[in-house]
Amino acid sequence: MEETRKIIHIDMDAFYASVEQRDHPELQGLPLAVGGIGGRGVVATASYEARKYGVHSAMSMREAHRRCPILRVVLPDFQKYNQVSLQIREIFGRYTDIIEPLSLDEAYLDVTYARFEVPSATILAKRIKEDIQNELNLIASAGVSYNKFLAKIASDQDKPDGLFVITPEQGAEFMKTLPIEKFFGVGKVTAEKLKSHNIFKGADVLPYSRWELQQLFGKHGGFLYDVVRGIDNRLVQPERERKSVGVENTFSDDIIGWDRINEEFSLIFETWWTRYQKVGKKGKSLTIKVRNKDFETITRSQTEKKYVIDKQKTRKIFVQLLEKAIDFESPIRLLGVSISSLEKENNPEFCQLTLW
Ligand code: DCP
Ligand code: MG
Repeated sequence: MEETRKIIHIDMDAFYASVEQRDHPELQGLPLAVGGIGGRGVVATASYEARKYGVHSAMSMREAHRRCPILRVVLPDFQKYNQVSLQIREIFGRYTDIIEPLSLDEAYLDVTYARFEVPSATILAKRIKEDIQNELNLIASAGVSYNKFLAKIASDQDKPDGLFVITPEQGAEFMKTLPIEKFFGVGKVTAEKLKSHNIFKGADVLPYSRWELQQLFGKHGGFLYDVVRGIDNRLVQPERERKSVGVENTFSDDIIGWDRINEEFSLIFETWWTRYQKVGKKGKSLTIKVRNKDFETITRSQTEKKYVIDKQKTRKIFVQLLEKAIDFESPIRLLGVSISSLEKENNPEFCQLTLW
């Protein structure tokens, strides 16, 4: 029998905001947003004090001030967050070589064979949290489970300062009550579609066969079939240098016409933009991918001279590429956007650019 794996997912609490509160003691305990100031400013993240007022990531700063008039605001310092991120990774490296960073503030660790004998992955997760707190004066939440999907869900269960464990015996049962919005990898588009089939939580997916889910959701269908049963065999992939950030969607029914395509494009673009910001690496090449009803795949790319940081400008470029790629009168079955030519982590410019 295959040995059960031990996976830990670590995610820092209110990452940018916690770093700023740590370095500016006068901001501790106060509602704080890190993000852009000015007309088009957006909240990158909010301290837990600010979240009580309903302030959260991706909200306009204007709205954040409306919800919380006493809100303090700090501009982001990406270079610092990148440095802290490397310090966190150094701590992970004391326990295992198999580390897969997902963004600046989160990573999967496979500790099945950790560096030294430890009684349990839970105790290891606790030690990692303690190291982060003692040495960096920051709080992390940890999820412990036997696969990536459940470990990531677990780290979000008990935030902030969480340590949540899902054992192999509990996995399938846990998934039954989990709302689909909490499924990692299920974006807004898929969530809406699931709801239109009266699927709101894990248990609602169980009656569907793998084949039915594949018909409805393309290649994600098979993944969905497995995860609602607590199964996810994806490996933790160490030191994978990210080459691109992309989001795409396969439609159950082909879509046609500018309005319909634009509507789907907007959903995909918003999901992609959030993911791009979270990855924390800027890129230069924008690509649009379209598959038509004959399964022909068309891509159109444009490479910018400078790193892409302006949301509206980026959106405009994608729309122009889309106009080049398709004739709006013919049906399409897949639409995707991505960015590549990402900056390297050792690039001195890395993370110094402001997103706003
Ligand atoms: N981030 C961003 N824009 C977003 C989402 C996140 O710039 N739309 C940045 C700021 C966050 C960091 O990425 O501090 C990590 O993202 P998380 O989703 O992990 O959010 P936090 O760590 O801030 O909060 P928590 O994990 O406690 O919910
Ligand atoms: Mg976080």
